[in-house]
Amino acid sequence: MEITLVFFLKPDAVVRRYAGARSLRMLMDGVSDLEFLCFESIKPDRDFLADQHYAVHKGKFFFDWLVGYVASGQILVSIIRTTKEGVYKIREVLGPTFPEKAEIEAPNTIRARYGIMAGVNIAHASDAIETAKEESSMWIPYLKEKLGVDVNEANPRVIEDRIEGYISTYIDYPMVDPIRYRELLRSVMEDPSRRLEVEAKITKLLSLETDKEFIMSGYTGELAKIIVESVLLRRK
Ligand code: 3AN
Repeated sequence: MEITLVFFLKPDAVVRRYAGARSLRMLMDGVSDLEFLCFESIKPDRDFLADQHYAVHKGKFFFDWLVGYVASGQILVSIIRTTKEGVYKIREVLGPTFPEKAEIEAPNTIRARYGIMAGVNIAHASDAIETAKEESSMWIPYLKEKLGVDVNEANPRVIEDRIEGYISTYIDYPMVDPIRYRELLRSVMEDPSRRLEVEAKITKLLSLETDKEFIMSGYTGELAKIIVESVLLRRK
């Protein structure tokens, strides 16, 4: 156990309750040698994402969209201690970056099964030993400053129990098959004039798999726009 890495459920996984819970289940069942040093809900600051976590992507065409997406809502962050092999095993269980590609290339992965499409891919995990070190050194002080959480004082057994509690709270929620989202998104890629109609339909699908709080606050509508934007970015 020598590496600490960053894993988080992105806003789409927090809203889509079952998808988030199942993703955590697949991670915990699919990789041995994981020690969870925190499991925290946070709405990350845009500046932190832009200047630190996603700084490597600055200048890419999806950068502003990406920062806006991850900063738009709550995410659930874990710092995980594992072995070098564990870093790669987590990425294997997570799957390729784009869910629609993962569906074909690696169908039994988290992103293939639960991710939506394009950049809306349910979870983040540090992708190599070096990135794991870099990302941990950004997130550990950030979580301390923002939430007062000190990973050095963590009791992994207690944190694992909290994650199990989260999973059992949401594992019986309904899930909309991601294929429904992907079909709608393909239709808007073919015909961008359908944008408003597709946003409305996606808002409806999200509302079927989430809690009232996200519907009443209007966040399902906001997330639907972000999801549609993600596939239209490719056309610009
Ligand atoms: P990964 O998350 O698999 O490590 P990265 O590091 O290449 O992938 O990209 C970071 C994030 O940026 C992805 N998780 C995804 O949300 C977003 N992203 C990457 N490429 C694109 C793209 N072409 N269009 C939209 N979003 C993208």
